[in-house]
Amino acid sequence: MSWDIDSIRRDFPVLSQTVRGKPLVYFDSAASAQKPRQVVEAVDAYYTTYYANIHRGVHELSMRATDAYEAARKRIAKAIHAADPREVIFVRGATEAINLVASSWGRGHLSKGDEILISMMEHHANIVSWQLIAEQTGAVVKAIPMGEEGVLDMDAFDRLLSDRTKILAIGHISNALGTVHPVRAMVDKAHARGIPVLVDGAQAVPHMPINVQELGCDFYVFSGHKVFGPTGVGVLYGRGEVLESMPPYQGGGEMIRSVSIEKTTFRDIPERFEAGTPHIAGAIGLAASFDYLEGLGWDNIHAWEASLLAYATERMEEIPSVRIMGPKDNKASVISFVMEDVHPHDIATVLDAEGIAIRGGHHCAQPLMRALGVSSTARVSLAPYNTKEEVDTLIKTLQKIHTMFAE
Ligand code: C6P
Repeated sequence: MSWDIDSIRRDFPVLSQTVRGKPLVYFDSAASAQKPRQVVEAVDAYYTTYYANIHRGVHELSMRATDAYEAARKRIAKAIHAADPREVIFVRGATEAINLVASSWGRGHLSKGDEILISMMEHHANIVSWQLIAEQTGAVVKAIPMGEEGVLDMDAFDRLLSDRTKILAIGHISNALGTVHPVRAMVDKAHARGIPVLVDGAQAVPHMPINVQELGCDFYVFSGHKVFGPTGVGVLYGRGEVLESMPPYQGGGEMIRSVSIEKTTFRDIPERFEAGTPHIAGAIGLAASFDYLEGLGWDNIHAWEASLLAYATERMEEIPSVRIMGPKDNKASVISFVMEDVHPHDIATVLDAEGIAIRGGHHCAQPLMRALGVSSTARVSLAPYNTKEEVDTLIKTLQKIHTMFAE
């Protein structure tokens, strides 16, 4: 495979620094990925050479900015294989995208006794947004339980799907464990009963090519900052006819056709859902991040991350007090673990003193933590810029922690 790790690492200037006197080892990409200079340069070019607001001006800079923003929409539609760029709505991130659907779709479709089906393994964004609309409409949130550790109970899923189910909202990949859920099969089963499906792809988009038409889902959401793009921008993909049937989420400039004090009429998608000045630089940067990832090649990314994951897992299993949570197979680049007699925050703190960044906590997945019987875990998450040498550095410090606390 054509993979020049030194050259890839040079694309990420932030990586070549010392932290606490040690070379930085960044293993927290599931929380937020570092940015390649190609993304930074695309944002920089907008701010330094054609900065203006979009859609409003007839002047040159505004037209250039509008073209770049709409080109970004097209670029992202192509990356996720949306049938039409109008199906790509720019939002603040996965959280806002789910809230948009829960609020706008939910208000029109949910009433007392209806069921919203999620899973025990969701990120809070895909739980709380639904609880809020359930409270307003009288609907009920039900959750697919975990079967084996870290894997959804598909028999229970079959049992939970019923005539009362009005929407299925499911993660593509668990942020806390890396489990890849069988979303295609779940979409088919839901659709067989006429139930629409939202897929939370926040942890999938950085690791695999997404084809929303093949998945068949009605909504797909993700955040730019986890895909090597800017913070504050993300995408709600929605099937055109579903989005067109939904009322606005927020009111304001750019989403209207005409306004009088008595009545307002709204524009079509995507503008109907993009009230106010959007994150123009964010959209431009996000398009550049897909250029970057596709330039590396998805097969190459997968091969590199899979070999790092296998190596790190094998080395971590050598440490007696380490217990890796979740499935062994069919998982993305996340290793969630606990160590006997050591709190995950202490693991993260000791690693930080060695310049190694990981996340320790409940990962905004408290129902999942409860189902696993822990309050938190330590989480190592891998990205294309990580190396085996960095894994070795991690292992050395984990061994030290084992000796310090657990022996
Ligand atoms: N997970 C993590 O460390 P926002 O905050 O809107 O960009 O993304 C929310 C979100 C939604 N769904 C999933 C599956 C996620 O993983 C996240 C963010 C981060 O795991 C921060 S808690």
